[in-house]
Amino acid sequence: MTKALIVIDTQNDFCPGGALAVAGGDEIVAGINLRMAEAEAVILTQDWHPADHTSFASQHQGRAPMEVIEAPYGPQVLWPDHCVQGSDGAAFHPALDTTRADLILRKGFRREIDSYSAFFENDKKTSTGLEGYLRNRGITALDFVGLATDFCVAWSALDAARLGFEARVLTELCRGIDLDGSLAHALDDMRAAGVTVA
Ligand code: VGL
Ligand code: ZN
Repeated sequence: MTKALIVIDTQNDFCPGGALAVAGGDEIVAGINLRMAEAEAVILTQDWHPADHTSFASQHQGRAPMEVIEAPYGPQVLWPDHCVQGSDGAAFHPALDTTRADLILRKGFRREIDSYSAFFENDKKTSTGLEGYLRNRGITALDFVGLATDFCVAWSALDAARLGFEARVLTELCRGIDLDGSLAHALDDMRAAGVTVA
């Protein structure tokens, strides 16, 4: 059994001072570096949006960040502009040791659809290609760390479990946004889906 460490969206915009800062987002970086050093396989994901991405409140007249709209693929939280392709905010946290990464997977690059999960865009159908990559490498077990617990980490872990991977979330190396109880909700959903919440 080969196991991979999947480091979700540990980028400047999700850390204090960033456009969509997650409280304590920077506190997990040193611990993630230690984990990466020991891991059999390491995959980093990077939220990577065009400047006019549909998930940005700025693209919707009269809407404010954190409001929810109905998108063609389901409810969509409107976010502040974040992780714009090539920007400083989209870069990995400067202390994250990216040298250990076997693969850097970018997601959310299509203007018209958001992509929280590392496996599927938010329509839950359009593949990012990660499943095929993992299967071709014989990777069957996944440990998730990174940002944010209740969005990209949870959606990735839920998809992993649904696809039949052994999925575990290391919560000490994650931090959450917690929008209207979304953190507790995500932890419940993950446990119910058979994800190990450690
Ligand atoms: C994320 C909101 C918007 C995340 C990404 O990485 O959890 N959250 N884009
Ligand atoms: Zn995003």
